[in-house]
Amino acid sequence: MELYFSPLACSMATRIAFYEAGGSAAYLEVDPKTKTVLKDGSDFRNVNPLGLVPTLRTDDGVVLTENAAILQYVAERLPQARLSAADGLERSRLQQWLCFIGTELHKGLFIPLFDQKAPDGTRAHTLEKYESRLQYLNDHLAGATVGRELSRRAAASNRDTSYGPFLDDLAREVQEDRESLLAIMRAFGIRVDRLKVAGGWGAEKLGRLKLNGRLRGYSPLSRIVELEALALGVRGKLALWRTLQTLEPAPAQLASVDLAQLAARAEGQLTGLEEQRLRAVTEAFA
Ligand SMILES: N[C@@H](CCC(=O)N[C@@H](CS)C(=O)NCC(=O)O)C(=O)O
Repeated sequence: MELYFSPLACSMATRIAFYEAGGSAAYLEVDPKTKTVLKDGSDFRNVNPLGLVPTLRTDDGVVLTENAAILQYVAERLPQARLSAADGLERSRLQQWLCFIGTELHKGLFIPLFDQKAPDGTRAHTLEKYESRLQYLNDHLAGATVGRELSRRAAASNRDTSYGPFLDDLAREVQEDRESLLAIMRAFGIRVDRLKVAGGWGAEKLGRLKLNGRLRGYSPLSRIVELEALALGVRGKLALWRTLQTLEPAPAQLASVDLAQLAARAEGQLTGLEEQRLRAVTEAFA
């Protein structure tokens, strides 16, 4: 398989899917301005007349375009990675999100918003028209609030155990990451939706009721559940940093944000959480 891509463009999603699934393809870089395939100097428009990445050439030589179609093709080719639900409502939900990202966010919002040659007034008009879509970032912030509460609680519950130092560091980092997210939202002029943030905080409090069916009790199983929940949150955070890294051209608002460092830190947090989780599992079931 051959994947035509441009660095930091939306074709990164397919590269991530390949890496995640442990699959491989020949990655052929396309210069987005000249539409030249760097490897051999050929005209990319001979492959995809629209000149858009991602474009995939299958092992049978069939050319497939459009993020939503290519991502699902990769998921189907590598089923063991379980990137997608096989069928049913979950599969429709995946298509819902792929379409939302491709149309409402990518084409509707980001392209006009970051188009350097767009006429005056385009940015303000686009922001006004698509404000509701930006609630997406607010949802992530709500998730970050849950993460902050959860990491603080896990650190407090484990203060006198060997898990304490790791969880203390994690709680501090999660708080700093949340501040980074807030700074990004401020730079884009996005309002922080108080209600959703409060909802995120409340969700964490309610979550306590579910852990082991009692409110304040703490057991080795609570620790495992918390570590797993924290890993889920960090994964969502990592996805957000990576999404922002793919914006092209990179928005001026992100100029002072070190997204690579934030992503690397999230990866480190995931590694640490997995180490602690395995340790907690061994202890709980010893
Ligand atoms: N509808 C296409 C859009 C793909 C797209 O817009 N790709 C951008 C990179 S993020 C591109 O190739 N732009 C080059 C251009 O517009 O000439 C999809 O979802 O795959």
